[in-house]
Amino acid sequence: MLTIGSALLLLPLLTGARAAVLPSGGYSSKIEIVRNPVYPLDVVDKLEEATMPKVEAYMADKIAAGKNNKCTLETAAVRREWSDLSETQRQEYVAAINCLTKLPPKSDKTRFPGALSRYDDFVAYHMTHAMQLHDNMHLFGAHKYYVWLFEEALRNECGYTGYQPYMNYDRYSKDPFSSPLLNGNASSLGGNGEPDPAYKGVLQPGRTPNIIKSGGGGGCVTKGPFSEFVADFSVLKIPPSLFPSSSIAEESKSDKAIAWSSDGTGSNPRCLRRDVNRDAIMGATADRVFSLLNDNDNMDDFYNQLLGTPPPKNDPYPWGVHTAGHYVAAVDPGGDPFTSPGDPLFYFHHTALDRLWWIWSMQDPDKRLYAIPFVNTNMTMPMKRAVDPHNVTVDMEWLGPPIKLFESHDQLGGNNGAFCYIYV
Ligand SMILES: *[C@@H]1O[C@H](CO)[C@@H](O)[C@H](O)[C@H]1NC(C)=O
Ligand SMILES: *[C@@H]1O[C@H](CO)[C@@H](O)[C@H](O)[C@H]1NC(C)=O
Ligand SMILES: *[C@@H]1O[C@H](CO)[C@@H](O)[C@H](O)[C@H]1NC(C)=O
Ligand SMILES: [Cu+2]
Repeated sequence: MLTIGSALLLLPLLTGARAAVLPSGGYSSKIEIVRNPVYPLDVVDKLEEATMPKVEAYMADKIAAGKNNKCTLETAAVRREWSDLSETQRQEYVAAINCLTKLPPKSDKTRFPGALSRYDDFVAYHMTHAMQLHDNMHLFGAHKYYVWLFEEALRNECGYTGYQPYMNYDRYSKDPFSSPLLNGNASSLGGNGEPDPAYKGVLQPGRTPNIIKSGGGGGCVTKGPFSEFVADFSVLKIPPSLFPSSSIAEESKSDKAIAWSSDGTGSNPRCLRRDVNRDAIMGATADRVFSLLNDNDNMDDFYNQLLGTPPPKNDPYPWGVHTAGHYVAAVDPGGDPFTSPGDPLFYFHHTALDRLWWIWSMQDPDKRLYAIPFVNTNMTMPMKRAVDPHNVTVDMEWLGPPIKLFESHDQLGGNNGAFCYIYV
């Protein structure tokens, strides 16, 4: 799947972006670094760069031990930040998403009559496994595998030649509305939702403030990619009656018009709704992310800070990076913990978390790469405490074959070498 040299072929010179190729000698001579000059490196990008020698050392040891499963830094795919891609590359990504929404589903039609496409197959999985996916064993590894399978589908079934992009939240924290991510032009992920006064925001019980207030959107996306999808996109949805603890403060009028299928697995055609929300993104600025990466020596602390547990005090945006990233623009389905992958932004967020987990792990791979959180703080998602992680399997059912949990930890050689990628 990841062909030799693919990383190097990936990035022809980008119009309007300067190619900063770092001094030769190591990783940097093998993988082309292309950055959008609008966005100077932030503290997290700099930490990522400073981590590359550690990644090289980690790979050298693995290769020496014969455990790299043919993955090398020369052959590794490169996942990039959305704004670092050229407009053409961004449009290619959007086209691949559109393609997935047109391909027939592989999930069980009797179980998910509302899953109308390959895109929906992924929503159907997340929807039915949200609790497991967010327990302490799986938040990192299972999402790594899930995103990778999605990327594989884009590439193998829709001819996409790039890799799954991530979002650097900080780039969008000042002015998300006119950003390359959400400005609604053809090379964005589509625009904001129309103003919907009934949409109040997302409740954050136990935090101060206790709501991520509406940023003024909340209604249907009407501009750019994904504004047209009504019948064949993200149709799965958990009806409010089955999701009583809904974190959406108030369902909007448009929801009331929906004839809910009884359990959310039926077809529930509706528009994609968003609220591009600066207050949410502010919870994941570079300084906060840097603190997450830099101030936590052990996995429990890293995990807790990522999830914002316990809630940070004296912080106007006390959401934790995980929650902040989910609500960059989420309303429906992005704001629903079950069907959130119904908005393609989901993949940008969980890829970003995958990147952060990797940077954190690579500071001390011996201690951190296979660390599993066993936290004491109360969580909304169920926690597993007593299971030996060596014995845990990640089963993606209709999305891909089961793999061992720890195979899903290593992106440079894990899953028998199928995982072989880095972040730039
Ligand atoms: C789309 O937005 C990007 C980022 O703001 C900009 O560089 C580009 O010129 C826009 N493209 C079009 C066709 O408007
Ligand atoms: C966890 O929740 C239980 C009951 O819901 C409560 O009694 C306990 O104090 C909580 N612990 C922490 C650390 O918040
Ligand atoms: C894990 O699996 C090994 C063998 O595969 C077994 O000996 C051990 O008891 C298992 N541990 C748990 C907690 O199930
Ligand atoms: Cu998540």
